[in-house]
Amino acid sequence: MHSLKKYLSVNPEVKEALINRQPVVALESTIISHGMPYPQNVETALNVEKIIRENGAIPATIAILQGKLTVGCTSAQIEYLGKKGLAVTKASRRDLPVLLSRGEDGATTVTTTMIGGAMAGIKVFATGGIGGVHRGAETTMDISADLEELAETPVLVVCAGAKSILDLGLTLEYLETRGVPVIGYGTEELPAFYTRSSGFKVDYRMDTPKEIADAFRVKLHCGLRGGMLVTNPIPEEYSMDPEYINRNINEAIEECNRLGIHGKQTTPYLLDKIQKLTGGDSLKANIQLVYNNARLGAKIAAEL
Ligand code: PSU
Ligand code: MN
Repeated sequence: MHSLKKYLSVNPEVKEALINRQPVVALESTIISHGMPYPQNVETALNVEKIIRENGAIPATIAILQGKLTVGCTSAQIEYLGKKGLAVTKASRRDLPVLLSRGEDGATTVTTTMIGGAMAGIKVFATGGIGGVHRGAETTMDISADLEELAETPVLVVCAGAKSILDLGLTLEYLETRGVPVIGYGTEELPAFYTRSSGFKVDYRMDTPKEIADAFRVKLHCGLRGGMLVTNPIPEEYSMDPEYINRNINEAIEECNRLGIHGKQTTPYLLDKIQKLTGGDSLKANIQLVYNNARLGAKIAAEL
């Protein structure tokens, strides 16, 4: 525990809230540095925090700053990460020892946000999209560490499903193998991020934040290890035309393969390319679905 203190820095407001058993929602920072362009990234991150407060919870944006796993970034720190963008290291589990020992900065992915959140005692985390099994993974073996983290670390993650830059079927198979429950909020179908449907089924449909909190509480109490994935469809009015978005996703993937982009660059490259191909339409949808997930995350945290 002594060593943990050295590398973990929880801001006083978040610490206080956790001690008083008030609801807290963790937020990631790779979505800020690598998921959206500046200045929309900073604006979105600050609005997400505001929405979480409006819904009765305390936001805790997580990042690695000067070698500390920082739980509850300030607005200035969010601005710093957003401006620095791709120049910040995208930090997954494997990057932690090096960044912490060197005293460097890193933007936390779903994986490292879960790790930081769990260390601080946060149970709920809201974001846009998670990583998964990439299309073509049968030859590239590109499977996001996010799936392994969901299997190991006890944090509930609210997302808008998985976008079809991933192989949705294989992503669900992987989650099943690793024992991660996939819940659909008000839906039986796995939402596909920009659109409300994917043709794939979730494991369970739940219609209230309380139902979701109850199931997760049981998972924690029984020591079943790992998290839970709550998929929340993008609100109808912001959802995109499936044919249009999928055409652009396919084009982005083709370009990505042509350029030989691989490893940790793949997801940020695809997100940026899709935003450019859609003339910013996908970014608008992305922002709205994150707000929607922040609202649900705050409500689930309140029930827990
Ligand atoms: N999907 C999005 N936006 C994002 C990400 C995924 O729609 O910003 C980020 C998250 O931080 C996620 C990471 O954890 O990408 C997954 O990266 P990879 O596929 O390299 O594991
Ligand atoms: Mn990968």
